[in-house]
Amino acid sequence: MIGVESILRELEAALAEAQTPEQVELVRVRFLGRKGTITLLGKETDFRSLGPEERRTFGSQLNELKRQAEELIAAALADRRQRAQARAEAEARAKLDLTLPGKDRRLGALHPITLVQMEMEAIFEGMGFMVLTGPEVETEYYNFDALNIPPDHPARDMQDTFWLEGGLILRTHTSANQVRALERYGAPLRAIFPGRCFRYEAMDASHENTFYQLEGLVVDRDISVANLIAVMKALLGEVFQREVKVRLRPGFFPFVEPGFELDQQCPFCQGNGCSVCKHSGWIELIPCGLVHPKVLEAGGVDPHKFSGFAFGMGMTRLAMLKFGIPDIRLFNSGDLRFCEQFPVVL
Ligand code: FA5
Repeated sequence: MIGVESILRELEAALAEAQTPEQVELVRVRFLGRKGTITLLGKETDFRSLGPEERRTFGSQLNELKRQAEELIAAALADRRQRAQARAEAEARAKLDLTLPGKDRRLGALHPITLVQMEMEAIFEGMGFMVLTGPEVETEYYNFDALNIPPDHPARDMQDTFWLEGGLILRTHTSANQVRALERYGAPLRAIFPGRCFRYEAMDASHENTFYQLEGLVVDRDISVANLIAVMKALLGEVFQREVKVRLRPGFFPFVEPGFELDQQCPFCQGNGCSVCKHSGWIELIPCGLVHPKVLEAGGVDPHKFSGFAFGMGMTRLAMLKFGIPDIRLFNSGDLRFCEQFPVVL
């Protein structure tokens, strides 16, 4: 009664032509939509003109036709969707050329002084030190007078100073933090003070007018030179990752008594003599000493109850040693290629 086969063939032909999911949808509407061929078959047939047997046959044929049509359309739709996706992927692949060189994303780099400072801070924090900072523009008092360097003292000439207006100076050393910290925290105290210092100096490969020091100050009961040496050896062992031989020579600084120059056995030649240590086998590394009683007093600490040690290492020079940097002027050159060479190990 219904030309099931011919309708299905017609549907198959239409689906074969439909290349995209959207076109399949148009075919579905054409056959199964509200005014679709198959839908209209049901609507436009005059059932009253059919006998009961014919009605049943017609009904089941129509249902079967719809079922098969839906199946064909669903299969075609799934197939076109899959093809569309494959096409999109192929297009993306064609656009993505894996042989092209990658984009060079510039990562920032840390300045070698920053790297050394971070390392130092971690080492000292491990030994229970606070990390403190103080002003770069300093008063004469904290930079000199409080450190037992009165105005007419010859030691004042040791550090050529940049003078600012109003009796202020650019600090010549991080020792300027010592009395500030004692005033603020009292004793006992364990602190380091990394920071920038300034001296009116002629520049050469090992002298800058702007450089970094790292000051250390320990004040407690019964502090002796033995404590100083132990801390210095622990520090250098961590920095150079092996046991380091050190020696103390007498050194003069008005704010320590006794004062020393701590030398490290040359890490480049193991003390045999090379150009770095000028064939002496030793590198002058850390000026240090026991805190002068007058400094403790200036900080409000009783020198009869407390003693201490202090050291002021040149962090810029340490970075030169650690990274084998031959000329101090590179640090402030502002040349990014310089900074980018140093590995960031955080
Ligand atoms: C001082 O500045 C003392 N305040 C150190 C100190 C602290 C002694 C605590 C005792 C107790 P000195 O002037 O030697 O000392 O400088 C210390 C270090 O700073 C030097 O060993 C050197 O590594 C570094 N330094 C000094 N001047 C310069 C410079 N012009 N360029 C680069 N580094 C410098």
